Amino acid sequence: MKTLTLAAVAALFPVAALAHDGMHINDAYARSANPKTGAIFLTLENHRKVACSLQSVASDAADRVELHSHSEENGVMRMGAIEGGITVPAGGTHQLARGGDHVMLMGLTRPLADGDSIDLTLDFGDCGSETTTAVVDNQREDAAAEHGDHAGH
Ligand SMILES: [Cu+2]
Repeated sequence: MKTLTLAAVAALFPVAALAHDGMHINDAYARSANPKTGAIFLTLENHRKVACSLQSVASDAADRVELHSHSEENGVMRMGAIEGGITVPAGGTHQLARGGDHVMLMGLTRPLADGDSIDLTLDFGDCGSETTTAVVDNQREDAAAEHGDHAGH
């Protein structure tokens, strides 16, 4: 996704590109490799004329919901909380994907099985908040799957 131009992204999502103004949250899904934690992946699409920053996410599915990123240091993948939110430029997109940024659910209030839905409220600060629903799909294939399963987490 990083190598795609904005024009290429618009071509991939022609319907969304024509839809209403504001922040679009597309294709949210969740994975949960154990009864205590899960991770949510989605695409943020900013149709506003200003940059918007995802500050935090709330959900009743977990005691704590954090924004995390993965980064590689000396060949080792590390995961940690994102400081200062995730900024999406005006007219831009940002993908939360396995091996990269994700929403982390810590201390699940119920075990998550395939097909369960998780209600999320995303706080974009001055840009307001948006709600979406992520569906649990542990079978979903992903290009970066080898880094994002949270097995030791
Ligand atoms: Cu995480």
